[in-house]
Amino acid sequence: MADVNDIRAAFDKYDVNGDGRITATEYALVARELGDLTTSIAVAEAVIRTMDANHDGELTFDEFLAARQG
Ligand SMILES: [Ca+2]
Ligand SMILES: [Ca+2]
Repeated sequence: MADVNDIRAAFDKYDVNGDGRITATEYALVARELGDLTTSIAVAEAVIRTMDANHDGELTFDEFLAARQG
């Protein structure tokens, strides 16, 4: 069970430009840096869509936190 600080750290890692939102571009970039070379932009968009509560195509920390906590 990840705590909020762990989830915050993960969020900050994916939020490359630090604007408080994770875009599909950022998600794909970080996933590839972490070694998952199968993560295309299309895959990243699909992953984000599963967590994107307000359907604006980007993840805020609240959305990311809610998804991680189930
Ligand atoms: Ca960002
Ligand atoms: Ca959103």
